[in-house]
Amino acid sequence: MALQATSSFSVHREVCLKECSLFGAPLSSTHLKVNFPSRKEFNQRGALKTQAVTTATPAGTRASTDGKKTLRKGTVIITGASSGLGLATAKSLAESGKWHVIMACRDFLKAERAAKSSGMSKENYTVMHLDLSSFDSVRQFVGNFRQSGQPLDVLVCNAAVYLPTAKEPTYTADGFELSVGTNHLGHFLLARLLVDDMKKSDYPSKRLIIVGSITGNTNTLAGNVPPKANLGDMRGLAGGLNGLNSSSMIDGGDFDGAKAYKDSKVCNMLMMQEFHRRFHEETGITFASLYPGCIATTGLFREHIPLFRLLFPPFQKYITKGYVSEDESGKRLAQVVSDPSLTKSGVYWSWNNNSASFENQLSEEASDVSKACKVWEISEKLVGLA
Ligand code: LMG
Ligand code: NDP
Ligand code: PMR
Repeated sequence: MALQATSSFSVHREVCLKECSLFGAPLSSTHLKVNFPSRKEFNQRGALKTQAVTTATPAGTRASTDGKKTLRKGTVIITGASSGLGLATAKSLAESGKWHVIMACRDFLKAERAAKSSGMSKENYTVMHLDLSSFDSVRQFVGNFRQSGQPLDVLVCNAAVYLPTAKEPTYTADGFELSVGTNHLGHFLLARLLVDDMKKSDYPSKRLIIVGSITGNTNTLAGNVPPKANLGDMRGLAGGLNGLNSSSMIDGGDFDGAKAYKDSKVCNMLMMQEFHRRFHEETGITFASLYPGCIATTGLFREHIPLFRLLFPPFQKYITKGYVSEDESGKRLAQVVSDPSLTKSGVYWSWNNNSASFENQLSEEASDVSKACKVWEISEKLVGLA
């Protein structure tokens, strides 16, 4: 097992070294160490579950009273489950009876109310506090989750902010531009930490899902509406996105809230693929991203001008036909969490109008291996993991 992991690592390290050296970026080797649970973590959680071949019940299952083996209830963490896509997904999974949903939200009361009013029953969910715009909060969340003693089977990185009308950048608690800091860096730290917990789960289909978007993909019409996503040479990201001695934008340009959001979605999609390359073989975890459709009515557009919020839903419904309801989008994401046929790793899922899923093509930038590697390396430094 350990040998297998080491060899898959060294293969990826070679690829990454080659790719990253294209940028002349200094390659840190620390990621070679941190992917294994530390002794401290190991002791905190108790012994790792061993999956002996001789056990009567296969991993992740339990025998029911009639002797049939059923899958145990899975535990899924969904960030930003207090509204929109996250809430609809939480509801869909909770209603299936197969999942306990951890709603990881920055506004505890709002999340509790949302869960109640959408009819979720208490035994199917837990609200836990998580503010992705603070690394301290992310680390605290991970600590709290570990203390709860639950296994982690699926993580859904869903939360996001979109600030299309902001004239000036705003910042996270750690001083990074808010959209990329929350949507990408907060999730990057969360996922990097929790992947260790997922490794320990005995659930048969473990998944790490990161919500992407069509608007970050310039191989589509929607991705060509200005301002377009573009990470450039990432000088702003490397400089810390602080707006002081570096730009607040990844590419080093002037602040543009809509572009910052789209850039953050490119990072999300690159991160999913980089996770796949670094961890899939070793852990068996499925890494996936998706475009759930245009959910034109969610809180994502709360900062947009009222005229936009009025016209956007009918525009998407009747003109682009890209519109999807919150309910339907929740079912789509729930499928990526739980459907036995969607286990392929490294994939970006989309749906056609009949709600049939298909593996979609990412833009050139959003599938660029060297950019993915560089985003990973820089992000590790920014979140304090390297
Ligand atoms: C920017 O403006 C803002 O400046 C920025 O702050 C931020 O908000 C950003 O993306 C968010 O947008 C975008 C601006 C650019 O778009 C608009 O302002 C249009 C608003 C649209 C809102 C919907 C209302 C539409 C009304 C239509 C009628 C609706 C009727 C239904 C009922 C309501 C009645 C109105 O817009 C432009 O600059 C216009 C040009 C956009 C062209 C984009 C297409 C480019 C295509 C290029 C093709 C390239 C080929 C790609 C290959 C594809 C291969 C498949
Ligand atoms: P919503 O605004 O309804 O949901 C976003 C969620 O993220 C909210 O629960 C919000 O919490 C939470 N959130 C924001 N900031 C933080 C933070 N700092 N810490 C923790 N949680 C936070 O938007 P959507 O449901 O539309 O968006 C969900 C995902 O779907 C996003 O990743 C978005 O990029 C993606 N997406 C959306 C599309 C659409 O058309 N709507 C299309 C393609 C992708 P709170 O309730 O407290 O504000
Ligand atoms: Mg777009 C052709 C199809 C299409 C689709 C599927 C979307 C999705 N959009 C399309 C086309 C267009 N949009 C066209 C032709 C225009 C110019 C009129 C247009 C405009 C537009 C604006 C101003 N669209 C937008 C905005 C936003 O502010 C939204 C955005 O970029 O948020 C980042 C948006 C979106 N369009 C979409 C989707 C899914 C979004 C928002 C959600 C997201 O990416 O998360």
